[in-house]
Amino acid sequence: MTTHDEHADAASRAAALLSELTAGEPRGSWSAPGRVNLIGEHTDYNDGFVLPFAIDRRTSVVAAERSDGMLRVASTFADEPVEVALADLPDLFPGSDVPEWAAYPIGVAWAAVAASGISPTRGLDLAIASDVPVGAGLSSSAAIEGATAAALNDLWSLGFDAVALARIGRTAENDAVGAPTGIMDQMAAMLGRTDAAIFLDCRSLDTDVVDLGFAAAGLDVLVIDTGVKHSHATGGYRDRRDSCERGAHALGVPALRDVSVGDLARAQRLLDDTTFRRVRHIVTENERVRETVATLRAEGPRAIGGLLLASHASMRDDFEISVPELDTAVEVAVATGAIGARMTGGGFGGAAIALVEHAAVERVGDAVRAAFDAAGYGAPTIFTVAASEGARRDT
Ligand code: GAF
Repeated sequence: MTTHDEHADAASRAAALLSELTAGEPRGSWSAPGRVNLIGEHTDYNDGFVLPFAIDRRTSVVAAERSDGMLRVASTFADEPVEVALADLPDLFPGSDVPEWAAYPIGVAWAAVAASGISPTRGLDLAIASDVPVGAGLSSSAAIEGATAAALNDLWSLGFDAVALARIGRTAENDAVGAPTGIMDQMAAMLGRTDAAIFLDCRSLDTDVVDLGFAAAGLDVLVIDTGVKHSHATGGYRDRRDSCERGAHALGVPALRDVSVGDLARAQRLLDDTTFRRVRHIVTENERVRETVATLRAEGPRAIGGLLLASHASMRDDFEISVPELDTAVEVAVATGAIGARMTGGGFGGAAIALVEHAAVERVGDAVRAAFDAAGYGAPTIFTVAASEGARRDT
């Protein structure tokens, strides 16, 4: 749309955008964070375990009411607002031709209407701005979904709890956007806690808050965004999900959550090599998540480096979702002193995380930048993140 102060936070930019859109009085401002997954990758849609934390980069939604029954969404990352009639919402997805970015917030409205059975009539303007980098594997999508879901929950008096709102976000992602993801990102965006990760059982959706203690231990989490863009609506992500479903079917279990490390020898006899390695990643990754939780609680964050590295190796070699830029980021970070490192998120691009001594942050970042330059890769974007609060109403 028009120019915005790029240095203002997401809430101010969303408020500025809303005032360009309408003279209507803002009814409030809501926000939700992106996430880093500390460990547990591709385990969510296998009914398994994950350990994400919400980060201190957020997406904000500022809303004003309209009287004409239209839902209009505008965003600082799109040229034009997108408008749909609320009366048309129930039949809008799947198969809508709204632009992909708008399918996130409008998809949340669609899923919220379906889940609640209400028929809102007044209309809304929603202005969206974000500090979560897009395509970096930090779930900018769940941040939009979480902020929109929190806003609609209040504006339409839906009375949903955080887990119900996470489910609405996932429905939007799966059925409106068309990305066959699990529920990890939406749960992290809704339930995140300062200085803590969320240990989530993706079958029961039971959660446990796990203190991270990074700052107290003098550690920072470095995000190394490779700049290699990925999309979960296409290609590799869907293919991995299909492999997991095939593996579970061949092994006669409802989901790979039901396969233990002790079952792997039998799995190797029954499955082709590729499917076996996909299964082995999921089975061992579930173990690593549980071990990471136990290790954090018993010994603290300095003891989890080996688990992070083993997770990365499993994604690189068995699940085959890493890319050379992510491998370089991990290898160089560890070679220059990181306690542990791994790619985070769905893979095929995006970001790696490194757990680094506060005093070594510059050194590790410089070494990764130099290695990318030497390899002829595009320059990475490197920044630290802190574990933060989930979705909330800000004003
Ligand atoms: C993406 C998906 F959205 C999540 O559901 C999860 O599967 C993740 O990739 C991989 O762990 O972020």
